[in-house]
Amino acid sequence: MLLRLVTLIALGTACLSATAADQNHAHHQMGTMPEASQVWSRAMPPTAPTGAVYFTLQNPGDAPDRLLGVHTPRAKKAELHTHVHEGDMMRMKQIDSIEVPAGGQVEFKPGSNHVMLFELSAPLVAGERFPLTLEFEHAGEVTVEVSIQDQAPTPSPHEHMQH
Ligand SMILES: [Cu+2]
Repeated sequence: MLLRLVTLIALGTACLSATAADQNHAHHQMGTMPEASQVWSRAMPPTAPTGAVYFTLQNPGDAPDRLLGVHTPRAKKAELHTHVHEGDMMRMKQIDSIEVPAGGQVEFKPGSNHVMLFELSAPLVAGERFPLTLEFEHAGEVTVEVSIQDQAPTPSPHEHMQH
């Protein structure tokens, strides 16, 4: 947990994101905060008006937490979305918040939950990174780095061991 946060901070390009993470660290008990992994956004053509961010949220704590919202300097507006079935159609729908169960996880992935970015400040070019701040009901703000990629990252069962 600590190692992973330190890695995220080291990768960060924005001073603000490191500051936010530091503050969270100071105020919350180690190993009980929700953690985001495999944070990525699909590369889009420069004309695309929106983008999407995906990640896996894990809650190692013994109390549930709730993701209330997100924000990023890369977009003027960022919303939590999910997909719902309407007959044979899948439609995107905004959601107010999503619970991360104690000891459980919630996946944000294509065709399911996702973060929707509106009014991008710059096109989503593969290889670039940008900070995304997750706002939790209990854990407060947690800033992570989004990696812009053409393809979804390959899940690795030993991902937390690689650092
Ligand atoms: Cu959406």
